[in-house]
Amino acid sequence: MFNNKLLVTFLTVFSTIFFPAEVFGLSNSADSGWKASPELVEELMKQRSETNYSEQRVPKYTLPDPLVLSDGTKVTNAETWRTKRRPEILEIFRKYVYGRAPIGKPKNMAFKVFDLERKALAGLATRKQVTVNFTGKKDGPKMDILIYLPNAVKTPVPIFVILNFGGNHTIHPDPAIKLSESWMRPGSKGVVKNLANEESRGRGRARFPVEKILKRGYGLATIYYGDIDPDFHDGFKNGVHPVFDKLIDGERAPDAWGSIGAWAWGLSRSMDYFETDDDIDNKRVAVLGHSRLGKTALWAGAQDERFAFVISNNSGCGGAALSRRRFGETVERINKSFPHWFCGNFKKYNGKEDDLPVDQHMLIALIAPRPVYVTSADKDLWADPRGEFLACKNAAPVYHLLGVKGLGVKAMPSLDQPVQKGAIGYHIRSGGHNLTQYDWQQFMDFADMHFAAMGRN
Ligand code: GTR
Repeated sequence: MFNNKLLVTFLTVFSTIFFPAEVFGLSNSADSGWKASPELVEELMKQRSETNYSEQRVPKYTLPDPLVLSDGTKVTNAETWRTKRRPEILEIFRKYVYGRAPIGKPKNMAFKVFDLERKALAGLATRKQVTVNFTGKKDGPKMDILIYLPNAVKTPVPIFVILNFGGNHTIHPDPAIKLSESWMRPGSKGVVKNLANEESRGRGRARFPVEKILKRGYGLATIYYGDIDPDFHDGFKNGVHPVFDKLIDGERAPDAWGSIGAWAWGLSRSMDYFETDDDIDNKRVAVLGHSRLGKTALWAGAQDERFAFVISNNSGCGGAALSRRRFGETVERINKSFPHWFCGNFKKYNGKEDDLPVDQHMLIALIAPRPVYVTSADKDLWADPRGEFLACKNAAPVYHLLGVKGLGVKAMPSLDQPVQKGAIGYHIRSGGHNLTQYDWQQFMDFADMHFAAMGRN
């Protein structure tokens, strides 16, 4: 009798060795991967009739080719990518999407370590709190970085840096974390008259598994995004904008940086600090963000190549999702709801996504060949999970040109089946718009893989 099981095992092993699924496109036939629940689609379409949540109604579109220069020349080698196409794409994102931030480190920027505790969290961590004063002036804009480093690691530590929504003191109940004095959005526990009080301490801890991160040998650095620029539209009068803006006849330029540009710039300033801190392995810094801060992490990592690994969690429109699909949140919708996030020029593309000289796969391509990880969530159709996956897939040719394996699959994976085959990682998780322990787990697994290969210096 023929042993069927044996035959199947043999054929599977044989075919994976000789016919890699990636090459033949068999790994995920279009039908095997994730699909939005039809009930959810129906329900959402009822709630927001102006928004498209149906795959059938995605218009036909052609993506700009990241490997063709704007004069039509094909990019066929790493050198042309580096010296011509990459700068060209960066410039387009600056001019038409996020706006132009000041270049480099501000001249008189000053760092002050105002807290250093080597026995924090019952001895598990070293805690540091650092004020970054962007102008060096007493009353100038500043941000506080909260850092936890694992004491078990005796060499400089790789870290994750993440902007937070509620203030550094909300990420952990540790009573020594400075209570933020910055402007806070109303409506959350422990916020009165736009100021945080003790009741908000540790409020956001579910999104920050600090102890788990430390036990896996990573450090965590976090900054309240409102320190850099409060997240409301005030005509760019607060935060870092008025200090660094160069007005033309009293007006901001159409390509002046918006809030995402400012938050990303703040992340680069935290990197300036990490470079001065011997306890941190500044060659292995991962920048991470959720939602609007996921858009920010991508833009920060795209511009600043000191970030070794970039993670976008549920970033959606203006982040990892392709704008041309017009699925869930659109360019017009985001510009209307959040006029301060992008630059003035971006508004020209309201309803005209096909005219954009870039799409978001090119933002991911700017990160190449560094590792990047993009996540979606099953119920987060507003962020267009398929559009996020397709952006990863369409960024992959740039990774390949640079000699690095990109995504490693052709079609969307199934729910909770992370793709971690190349330098582009991706998963779609069960559940809604959130940053969960599951997500962190994947980021750390991916970091283990890529950071180990990187070594130091
Ligand atoms: C939503 C916005 C999204 C996303 C999200 C968030 O209201 O439409 O683009 O960024 O906010 O940041 O939580």
